[in-house]
Amino acid sequence: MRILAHGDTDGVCAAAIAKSQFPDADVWFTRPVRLLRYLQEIEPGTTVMIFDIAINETEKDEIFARMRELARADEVIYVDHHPLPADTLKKDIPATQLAHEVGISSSELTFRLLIQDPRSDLDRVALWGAIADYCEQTDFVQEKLNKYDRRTIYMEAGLLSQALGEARGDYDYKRQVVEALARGIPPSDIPELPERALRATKREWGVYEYVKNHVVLEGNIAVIYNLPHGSLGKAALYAMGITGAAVGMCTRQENDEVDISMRKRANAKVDLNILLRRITARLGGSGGGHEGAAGATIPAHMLDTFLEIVKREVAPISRLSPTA
Ligand SMILES: [Mn+2]
Repeated sequence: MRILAHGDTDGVCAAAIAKSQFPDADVWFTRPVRLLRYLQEIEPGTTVMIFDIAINETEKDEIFARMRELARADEVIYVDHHPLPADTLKKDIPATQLAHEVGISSSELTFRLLIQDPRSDLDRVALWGAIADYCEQTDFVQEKLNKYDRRTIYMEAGLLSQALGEARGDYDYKRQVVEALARGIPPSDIPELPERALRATKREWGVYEYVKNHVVLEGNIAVIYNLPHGSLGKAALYAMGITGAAVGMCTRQENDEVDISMRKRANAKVDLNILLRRITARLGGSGGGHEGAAGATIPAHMLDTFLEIVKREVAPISRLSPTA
């Protein structure tokens, strides 16, 4: 049995809920651009569970063909909440068990698909994943928050997402966290986790100060160029918050590629997932995510072109008054 999960908090929580039901499953962390390769490495006859990994538009046909092959020999479970590629319906996904809904965290979808016992305390893990992905506006989350003290749930969610943000490529540690959550251990009781969370949080306030001093307005877009360290997504969010711009964006160049993270205000009339999927289809690289939070990797020399396109696509809305 093989679990393939996204390495963010929602992916980790979904993997933990699955691991509680299938303790023998091994857990691998991956992302949309690598999904096909991971599926190709799995022997047919293995149960495969995929959590929180979007279907990459350019490889859709190959991914589905491979899923179909694996589903002929054994179960293929697919749970996700990223928008499907254009012209794709849920029924096109050749999984034997499927949960897909935009706006609901993968953790909540996984809990509802795999956990039969309505009294299971694994609903806490679903809550932590949902909070980490800002997917709290569901009936499930609102109801389950009342089963516990929501302040305690939020504290645990904060510890978990901050610590996992810091752990980034440390997949052994993430596997330990999956294991612990699956056994019902709360984040505050997982070895090293509170310390990692505090370290990440102190660093994050450093990023906030950096954003205040370095943010540049390009039309309606607040940009941080080449963030030296820390989370691009958080910096994009802070850039937007500090300036009042409609969209926040943060970049980091590594060799001849630029990683880009973007966030938008709820009322900004742009779908970042569609925008980044379309731009990267033209410029090369890969990109996508959610309507309000998305990322891309593009060739470094395309950054100016990228920004010009984004500026033009973000519908002009009036900027809120800056706070500084
Ligand atoms: Mn997610």
